[in-house]
Amino acid sequence: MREDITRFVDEIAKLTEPKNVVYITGDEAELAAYRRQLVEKDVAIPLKRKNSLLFRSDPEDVARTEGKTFICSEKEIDAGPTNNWRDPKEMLKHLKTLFKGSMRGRTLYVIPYSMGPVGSPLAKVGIELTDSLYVVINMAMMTRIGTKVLDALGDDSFVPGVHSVGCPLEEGEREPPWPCNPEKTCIAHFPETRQIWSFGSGYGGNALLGKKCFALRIASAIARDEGWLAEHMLIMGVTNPEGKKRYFCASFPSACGKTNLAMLMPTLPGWKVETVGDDIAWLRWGPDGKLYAINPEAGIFGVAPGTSHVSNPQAMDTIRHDAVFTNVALTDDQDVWWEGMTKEPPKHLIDWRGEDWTPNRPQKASHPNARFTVSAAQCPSIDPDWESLSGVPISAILFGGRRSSVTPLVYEAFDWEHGTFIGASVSSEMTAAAAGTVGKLRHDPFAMLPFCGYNMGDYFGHWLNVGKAGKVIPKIFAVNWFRKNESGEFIWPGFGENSRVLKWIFERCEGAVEAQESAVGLLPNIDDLDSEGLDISRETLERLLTIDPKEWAEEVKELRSYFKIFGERLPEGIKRSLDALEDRVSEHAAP
Ligand code: GTP
Ligand code: SPV
Ligand code: MN
Repeated sequence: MREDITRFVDEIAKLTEPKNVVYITGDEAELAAYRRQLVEKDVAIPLKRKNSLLFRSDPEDVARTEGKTFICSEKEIDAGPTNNWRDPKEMLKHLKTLFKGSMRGRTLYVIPYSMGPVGSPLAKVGIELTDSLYVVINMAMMTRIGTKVLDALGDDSFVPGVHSVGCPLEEGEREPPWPCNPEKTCIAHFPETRQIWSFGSGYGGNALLGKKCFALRIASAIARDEGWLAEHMLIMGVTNPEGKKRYFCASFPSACGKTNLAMLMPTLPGWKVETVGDDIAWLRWGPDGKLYAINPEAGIFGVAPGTSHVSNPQAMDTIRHDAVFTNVALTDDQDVWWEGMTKEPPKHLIDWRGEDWTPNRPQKASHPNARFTVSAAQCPSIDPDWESLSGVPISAILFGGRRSSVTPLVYEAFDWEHGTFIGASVSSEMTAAAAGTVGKLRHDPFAMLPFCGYNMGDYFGHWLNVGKAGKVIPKIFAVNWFRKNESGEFIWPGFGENSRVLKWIFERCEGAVEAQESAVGLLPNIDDLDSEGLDISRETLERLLTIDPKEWAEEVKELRSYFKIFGERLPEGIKRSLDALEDRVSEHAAP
């Protein structure tokens, strides 16, 4: 074992005082023993699905807590106006008090993990120290873990991460079903020294440190320094009926459709979608001047509610076995259920809080941010090149959000600079993926609002710069599956029908179809959006594909006021695009 690793482990063990320290090897027998242990301790409920477990979290620990997530750069301005900043020295002092003795009575697990295929030149290694077995078994699916990672590390650096649920156990005290410490939750990132400390929460991105903490917040800072991009994006392969394949990335905020799009079953005959990643992409220019993407993750931590054999059959097939479920409902025959899985709910369930549930109950049976964890390799639509060491070449990048109005179904950016502006301009109605007010519209640039490890203004600038370095520049598109009518119903069917939009994007990449210039970008001609076999009126299609200059004049005003928060860090390219948009919108609005 490398001396700096044992020193790190010893130092944290001295601080947190666990009863023992265990190095995770990643061996399947070892992980199976942990799963058994979790069941024996009544922490997990075994399911009738093979090797699958159900966990119920504490009701105070159900989603990422953005208000308790901090970026601790030396200077406040380097965290920027969209992050919670803390002075690194003060934060470290605070963390030392929080973690003092926090693992008493527990085991400290050492998880070496690789973000990206082991041995890929694009992969990076982290070491998470945690006192949560739930984290161990989830990290084993979400990342590549264990001895093989240490073997491949060589002399390279690693990102240290320390995680504690903040619930020391006294002698003879029984393990609570979901240990956590919500009052003291604190998720701290040190982008300059590349460290992560997470205290008090056992849930998702708060605790599985490879995901948002490393692969986005720390990696975005590394990527800025090294000239690449760490993004909240799915990666998908799209093959047309002639057999030509292109790869797309798509950036949507949390719970806005990445997993669903990445696993989409096209309704259009002859089209095929394959999955490379469903949440995070690391992108950089290849030697041939094309943009290449790898999925740094190895698993899927997917939103359960709304997932069904109709909406996402590939996900349903992926989770048939060897899956972990958190905060879903339990059926009388030891299986899982959630809202939207079937039209009719079962007659009786145990809900996510562990209480009896019948359909007349007003409460939801599963939590809106209930999740499944599963190895991506189990996904039937997994792309043959999903673990390619050099990544897959990207033809198009899609930006989207949940907008019940204003934003059309799809449009194309004029160029990279305009595309960067589109990414920076994303707003989206909030979801249950993070603590906050569901449905409230907020700016979420590049779907990175909670995940950018440095000043978001500098991040816009980095995007503009990256675009100058490539030879084959991907096209950039905006999409919105979430337009609603006056009665609050979605007017676009979404899910598999989104293949119609993918087809138009594909054809634009091929240069096979024209687009019409509008104030906001290049829109499809209505007849070019394949609506064959779709039960949708011409009027609705027009509504989905036209721009209302009055709404957009408001949008521009709102954006101008929003971008002010970046002050001097707002790059010229964004200002230029905003001015140009304003001019075009007022021209179109003129009588
Ligand atoms: P994170 O894992 O939080 O990053 O979420 P995600 O972006 O992967 O979102 P996901 O695909 O899990 O979808 C979230 C919710 O949006 C689910 O309840 C889906 O059923 C719903 N959803 C996904 N795609 C569509 C769509 O095309 N139309 C509509 N109406 N809903 C969708
Ligand atoms: C998200 O919120 O964007 C997720 C879930 O993908 S979590 O891992 O909790 O961040
Ligand atoms: Mn996500």
